[in-house]
Amino acid sequence: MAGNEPIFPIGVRCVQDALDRAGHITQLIDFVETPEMSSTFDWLDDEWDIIGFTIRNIDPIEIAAGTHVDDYIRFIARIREELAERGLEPLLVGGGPGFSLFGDILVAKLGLDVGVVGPGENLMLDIAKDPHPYRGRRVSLQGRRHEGFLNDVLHHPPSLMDAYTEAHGAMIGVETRRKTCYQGCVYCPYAYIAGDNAGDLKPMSILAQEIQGIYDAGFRRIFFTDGIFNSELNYAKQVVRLLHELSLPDLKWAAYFTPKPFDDEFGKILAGSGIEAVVVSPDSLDDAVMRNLGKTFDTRHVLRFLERSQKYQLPVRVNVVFGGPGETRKTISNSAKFINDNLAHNELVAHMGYRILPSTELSRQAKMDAHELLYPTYYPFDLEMFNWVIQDLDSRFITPKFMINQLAGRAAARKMVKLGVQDATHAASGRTYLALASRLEGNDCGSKK
Ligand code: B12
Ligand code: SF4
Repeated sequence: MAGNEPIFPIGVRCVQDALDRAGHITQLIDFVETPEMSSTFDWLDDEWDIIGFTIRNIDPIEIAAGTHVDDYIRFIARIREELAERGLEPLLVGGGPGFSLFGDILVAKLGLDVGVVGPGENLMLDIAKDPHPYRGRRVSLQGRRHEGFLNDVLHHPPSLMDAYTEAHGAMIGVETRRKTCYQGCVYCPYAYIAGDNAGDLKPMSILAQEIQGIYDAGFRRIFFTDGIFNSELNYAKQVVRLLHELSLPDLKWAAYFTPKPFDDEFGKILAGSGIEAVVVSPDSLDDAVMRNLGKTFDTRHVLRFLERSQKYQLPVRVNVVFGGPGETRKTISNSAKFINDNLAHNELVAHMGYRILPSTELSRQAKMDAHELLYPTYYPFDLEMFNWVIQDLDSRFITPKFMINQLAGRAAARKMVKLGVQDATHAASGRTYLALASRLEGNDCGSKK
């Protein structure tokens, strides 16, 4: 993905670890570790019972950046051809966070036997034990809670870790919890992806061994993969205290945080813990839009969070996505004023447009199902927004990179298909917004005019 560092494949490693512990023979093929294996298919000769594909991202969510779906379709079609030439018929299984959003559709489009939505360990164990009942099922099944999350220390193979420590900013994801987020942001599919995960919190002793293991392998940057790291403040404090206790020189870490709950004690222990960025996502800094987005905090909480961060000298990143439900000329200038008054130039990460994902409140508002959303489809917003943001933000935020992104976003948005979907929150004002969809092959959104 242009502009993105590859992400260490912790999801599929969890699945592989569970299979290995149950005595299966597995091989993880990672195209960062062995790029040549994406075009040479000798690894198919081994007559595998099952081949699983992990799909992390469906698209980059950036309005200018297209989709990966067509690449996945092409790649897996090629794998099926190669298998047919060899007269082999392993069971083909799909999984991963991006995959989970469109499970049934991707099973059909990719020609897989079965898909797994959410946590993959237990279902993959069932499938591996007896693959036959799953052949040709052509559905996605819901993954289940995996108890091993609480007991098994996840250590990754050295060769895989080497591939990522050497080439890609040496960042690795670490899971601390399997818990659905308690907030209900209207664009967020996390609860759906995570499934029924029983709220498991990884014990500190296990977490300590995992962190020590990846540190010894040479990683110096960790991203805790929780939807919100501090949604349960006491547990988050335990994790930060653990980092202090481990006292690993030069270890940096980041995570997604919420401005509330966030108290003084937390600010204090975060300081000196190696925190690289306290990332918060108010997404708008206008209270009405924040409410429409389903945020359970408002600008006062963000302000208090920023004051605390300043007090303890914590590096912050504030994510804003312009173009949410109810966004107008006025709400953009409110957000811009908050940003201009309170953020330094390197503290803002701004994006344009909400990619509507299935099983979210936005998809229900827009009355679009997963078929219509497979290719990037954005919540209705006024294209003038690109200009308003540039007009309203202080010049310190208008970096060359920001300008390039804005121009690319505007150009991409203009080329997209326009859908006659009303912004429900503005129906009363009589203002009609336009939804945007890409024109890529197989997208039938255009028919909804
Ligand atoms: C943490 C995170 C990040 C971190 C990652 C840090 C790191 N080094 O790991 C950062 C901030 C860097 C990041 C970046 C991005 N992310 Co992100 N990220 C997440 C998040 C919150 C958690 C992912 C995770 O690691 N979970 C923990 C692991 C263990 O779980 P898992 O991968 O889901 O694996 C389980 C199952 O999926 C399944 N499984 C996995 N593989 C397989 C394979 C088989 C065969 C089977 C059966 C099962 C299976 O079993 C696993 C164990 O239970 C998810 C949202 C979510 N709640 O899932 C978004 C998410 C994956 N990200 C997403 C996106 C889009 C991005 C970005 C493109 C954003 C951007 N524009 O920059 C970039 C892309 C980066 C890249 N190069 O790929 C989207 C993907 C959806 C989509 N539209 O495609 C998600 C779903 C969030 C969303 N907005 O909806 N991300
Ligand atoms: S706070 Fe984050 S993880 Fe929770 S619903 Fe909102 S966007 Fe999703």
